[in-house]
Amino acid sequence: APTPNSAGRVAFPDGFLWGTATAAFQVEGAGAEGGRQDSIWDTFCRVPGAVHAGDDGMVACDHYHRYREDVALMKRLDLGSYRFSTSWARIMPDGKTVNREGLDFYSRLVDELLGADLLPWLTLYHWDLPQALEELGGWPSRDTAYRFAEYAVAMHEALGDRVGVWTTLNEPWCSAFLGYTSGAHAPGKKSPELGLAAAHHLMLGHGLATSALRELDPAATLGITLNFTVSDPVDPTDPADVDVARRDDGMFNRIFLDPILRGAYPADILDDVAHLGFAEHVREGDLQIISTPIDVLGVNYYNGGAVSARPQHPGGADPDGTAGPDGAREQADDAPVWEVRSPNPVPDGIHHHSRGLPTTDMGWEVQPEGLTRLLLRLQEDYTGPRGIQLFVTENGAAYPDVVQADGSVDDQDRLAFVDAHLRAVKDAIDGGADVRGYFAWSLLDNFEWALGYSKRFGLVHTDYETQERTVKASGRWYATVAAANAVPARPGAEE
Ligand code: GBH
Repeated sequence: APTPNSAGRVAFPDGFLWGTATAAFQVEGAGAEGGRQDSIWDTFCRVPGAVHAGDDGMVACDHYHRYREDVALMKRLDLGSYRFSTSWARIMPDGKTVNREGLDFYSRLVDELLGADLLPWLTLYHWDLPQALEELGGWPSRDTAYRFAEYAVAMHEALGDRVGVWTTLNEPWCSAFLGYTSGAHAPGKKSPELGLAAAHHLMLGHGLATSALRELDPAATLGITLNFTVSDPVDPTDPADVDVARRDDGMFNRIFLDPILRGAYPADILDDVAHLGFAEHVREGDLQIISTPIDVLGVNYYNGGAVSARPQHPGGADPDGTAGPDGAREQADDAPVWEVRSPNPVPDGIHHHSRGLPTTDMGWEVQPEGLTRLLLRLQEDYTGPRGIQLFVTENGAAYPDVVQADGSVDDQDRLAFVDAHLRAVKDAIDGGADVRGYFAWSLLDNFEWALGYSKRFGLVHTDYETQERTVKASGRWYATVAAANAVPARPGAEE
């Protein structure tokens, strides 16, 4: 439906923060330099068939060596902030001993950002657990949460005076359920029980780190980034579909939102997972730690979904309900639906239906209005009453780049995607959501996890042979948005 923001020029509130995001393993490379040792992703990349074309993170975008050039690029794009993650395996290669050389890299990066007037927005964990800690049990083990808090403190001791915003985890849903339940991500485990144990210990690690950082630095800006879906029942009048949407929303969104922001796991979800031993991991006092107050909530949004208790009607756009999964192309046709779609520890009877919306190169439906609804819901039900600011910490799209003879990339599809989602953010702001910034995913084409280098999300093209960076049309357009603090009118629209 057209909204006031759907075509004309759209101005954002003063001070709105414009940035781009990356993650350490996806861009840094230098896998065996500076004392770094394996993370679970290095190990996973060596498993035959686990990652597209056997790609790995040893070189990636060589950001470890080219960070100065990349910061200069962000400066040229008029951006205000860089959201990056730090590699735990660089800082504590053996899982416990601090490696000075690792800290020094991030210290240089932060200084470079500050010199270019870019706010350093630091994420402590974007999926690259030191392999040494996986060998001690990984996230399903409670100890990992305590190790994570120690790592957070070591980072803060080194960078606390210079880093503006600290977020603990990126998308614990992925770490828990792609890593330990579907096995599509490192460490490749396939168990509903392990995924749930990991989910609780990720929450505990978030809480322990947040309370430790708060004690060290009461004025710090602290938070977490979660990935969200918007679950719509295919038939809102069918109680079975409504219940499936409740479960999908519960295991994707509320299982993390509620402990952090309301101090309790959702009762319906506790019921649903009771037979999987979830409650046994939750000890007295844990929820108090997990609900340590935060200042910002990072929102990663790519798409929502239509879910049903019934498989999609034959003749629908997606008859078997398996289109567009994370890494599905790699999976056998007869894999259970829950293994190839969003994994859920209680997968029974959750069917994702295609709505026939356009899809990106990931097969994900393009659904900007879902972002408006999501932000308004977060504001009303979770963050607003607690005075927590919302930031979109990731949003973006993979499309295959066509590199012209002159080296340019005219990615109108990616540009239109970001444009539509920024308009959706403004719709949410107009509706009362306290959204303070937006980070495009991603600055550069990079290592797209199980899909290796085959999917490109960058506003800047990466040539993996030469490491040459070329700003795409979407990147040039985004720079004008950041400079004007406004999205320009769509071509042909009224001003
Ligand atoms: C983010 O994860 C990551 O933080 C980032 O590192 C990554 O590069 C980026 O996104 C792009 O993938 O049910 O089949 O429609 C996003 C992970 C994406 C997981 C959407 C759930 C649902 C797909 N989420 N996905 S589907």
